[in-house]
Amino acid sequence: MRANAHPQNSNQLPPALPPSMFSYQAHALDEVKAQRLFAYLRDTLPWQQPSIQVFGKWHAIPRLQVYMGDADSAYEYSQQRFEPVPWVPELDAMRHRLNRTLGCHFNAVLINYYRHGLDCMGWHSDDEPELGPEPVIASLSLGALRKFKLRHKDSGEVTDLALTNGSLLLMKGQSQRCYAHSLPKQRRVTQGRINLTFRHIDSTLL
Ligand SMILES: O=C(O)CCC(=O)C(=O)O
Ligand SMILES: [Mn+2]
Repeated sequence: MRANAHPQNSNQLPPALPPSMFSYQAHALDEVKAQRLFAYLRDTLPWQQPSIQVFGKWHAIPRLQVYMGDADSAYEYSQQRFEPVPWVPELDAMRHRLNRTLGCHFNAVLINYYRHGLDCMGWHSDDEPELGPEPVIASLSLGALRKFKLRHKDSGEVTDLALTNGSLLLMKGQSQRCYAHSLPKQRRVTQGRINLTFRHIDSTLL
């Protein structure tokens, strides 16, 4: 796999991705601010590496993560319950800004830190019941350029995006029902990347 996939530098997504489900802002944060936020989060957040069960065996996830949100935004996946840590002011301000500009109700953010190209995330959809039937997910990328894959569940067609430092990918509507996504290993990538997925969690649906 090429480490230097084409950076997704324009707001125009590949035509295979329907605008009713995906939109993209290449420069939601300017590059200097994004790099500064990356270093701040990397150096200050209480990173964890939980284990999850896959086909009956326990594995430490191949990345670090922090789940942050309002007190009532507990989240479950892979049969584990994640209680949120309280907001840090920078990210609380950011979710309020996103809520205002997008008309969303984000109350939590899952933060993943890929320390280098061997950290990754397997194929999945963000379709846990507590996200509701048509979740809006705002995915902000900071740091190293990484390839993000989307696979249409019916046709099997795979679309690659190379998510740039400071970019914001929105997934909405039927996106999680129709597509799976993943962040593959890229062994030649040596720099770290942090991804923030802002979500609205309705814990009463747990
Ligand atoms: O790192 C990414 O871009 C994707 C993260 C993701 O899919 C998730 O947190 O559910
Ligand atoms: Mn996801």
